[in-house]
Amino acid sequence: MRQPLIMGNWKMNGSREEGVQLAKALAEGLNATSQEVAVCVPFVYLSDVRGALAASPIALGAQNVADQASGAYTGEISAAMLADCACKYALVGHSERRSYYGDTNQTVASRFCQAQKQNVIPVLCVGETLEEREQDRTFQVVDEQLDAVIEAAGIEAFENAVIAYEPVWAIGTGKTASDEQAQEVHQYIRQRIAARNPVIAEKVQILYGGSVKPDNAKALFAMPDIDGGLVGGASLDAKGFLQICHSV
Ligand code: G2H
Repeated sequence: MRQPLIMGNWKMNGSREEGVQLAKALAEGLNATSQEVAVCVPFVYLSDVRGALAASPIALGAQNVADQASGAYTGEISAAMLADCACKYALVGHSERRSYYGDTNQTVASRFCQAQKQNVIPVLCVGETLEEREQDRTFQVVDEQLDAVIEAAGIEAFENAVIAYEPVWAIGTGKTASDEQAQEVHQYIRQRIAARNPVIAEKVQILYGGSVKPDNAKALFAMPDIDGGLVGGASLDAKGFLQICHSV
């Protein structure tokens, strides 16, 4: 049985005070259940949010990680620095990084490897654009995104990684993939991993992301290959995010 994982992605939102208050509200409101909860916080607030989460089981994550270990890379944050800030997770290859900041399948693979070297669990984001879906290229795009990481890190790397399927056309648009549309791709991803290693395929958590909200979370999380969610906009509201967390 895979443990459900609900991960908030705060993106570039909020102030220090708002982040601390949100973290405190989550820590106080989370019921003890079987799911794991994490929040991916802007780098500069990681330490504050860590303090606010205190003894809560909510894990800390970052929204990106450098593709190099250390050195003259002005403005970058290394995996070792994230480990130092008690980050359990780091998103890699979020579509906003791919589309606005030039991340490629190769740089995403390097980020993935750097995170794992420091025992930070990479959350590999994959997903197709609307144009790619309309051209019937969803599986091809997801294959390329997955394969770049498998080639760089090996299939065994997925023993200690999470995958997030985020159809780009559903991100922040209010359009959610239907439960069946999401399940179809999740199942495809699991089968692709299974073709190389069925044991890892059974274990790897595959999250759905893209306009997850309190009113659609339950149905999405009920699908057999959807192991939780990567939640953007709706994770900024403590009440709504807690409702999503309690939907598994
Ligand atoms: C996808 C998702 C979280 P939202 O980016 O990563 O954001 O829930 O706002 O669509």
